[in-house]
Amino acid sequence: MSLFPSLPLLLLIVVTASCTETENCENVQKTCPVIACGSPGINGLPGKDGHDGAKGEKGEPGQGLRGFQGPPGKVGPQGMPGPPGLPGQVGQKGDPGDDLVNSLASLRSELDQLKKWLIFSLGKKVGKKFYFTNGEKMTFDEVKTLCAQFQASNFVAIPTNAEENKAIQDIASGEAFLGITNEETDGQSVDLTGKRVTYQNWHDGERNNVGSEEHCVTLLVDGTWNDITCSASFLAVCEYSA
Ligand code: FUC
Ligand code: CA
Repeated sequence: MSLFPSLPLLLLIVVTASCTETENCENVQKTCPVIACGSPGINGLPGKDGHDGAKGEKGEPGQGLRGFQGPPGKVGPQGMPGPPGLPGQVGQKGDPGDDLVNSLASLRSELDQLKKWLIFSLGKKVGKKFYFTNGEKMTFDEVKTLCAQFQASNFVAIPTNAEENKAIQDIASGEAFLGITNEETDGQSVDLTGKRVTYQNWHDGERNNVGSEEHCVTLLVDGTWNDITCSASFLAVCEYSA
C-alpha cells in the first residue's frame, strides 16, 4: 500500500481539520461547497491612493515674533506734471540794465546817421532846421497831412529869413507850397502855428487874392511868393527842427 493517502481521503482530512467546532462547521457546510470551506486567505496588497480632498479652511495666524521691517522699496516711476500755478504778483519796476543803455546809445547813433542820410538825399539843413521834399505835387491839405506824419515838430516849410527861403528854393524843383496862409478877414499872413509872419518875399503885384480865393502861399521858382488857392497842387516841402 502507498504511503500517500488518496485524493478523496486528503480532502476529507482537510474538511475535518477546518471544522474544529461543530457549530462553525455546520455553518460552513450550509454556505460553502465542501472544497471552499478552507482557511481564510491572507490580506491583499493596499489599494491605490484616493483623489485629493477639498481645500481646508485658512488656519489661525501663528504665534511667532514679528520680523524686522524690510528696507524701502525701489523708487516708483515719475508722476504726470501738475497743472500750472496761479500767476504771481507784478514785481517792482527794475532799473534799466546795461543792455538797455547800450541799445539806446546804439539807436541814437543810428538815428543820427539816418538824419544825415535824409538831409543828404532829400533835404537841406539851415541852422537848426532842415527841409525835405518827396518831389510830389498835391493840395495844401495833403501836404499838411504828409508833413504831420513825421513828427510833431514837422510843418510845411516856413521860411523866416532869406537864408531859409533860399534853402527851400534849392531843394524844390518847381513851385512849392509854404506853411503860410492868408486870413480871409484882414488878409494878414500867418504861419501854421497861427503866428503872424515877419519875413515876407512877395513877387511884384502879389498878394493879389484873385477871386478872393487865394488863401495859400507858394514859393515861385525865382524865390518870390504868390498867394494862390489851397485846392491847387504844388510841391510838398516839409520842415524838421533838428
Ligand atoms: C497871377 C497870380 C495868381 C495866379 C495867376 C495865374 O494872377 O496872382 O495867383 O497864379 O497869376
Ligand atoms: Ca496871387
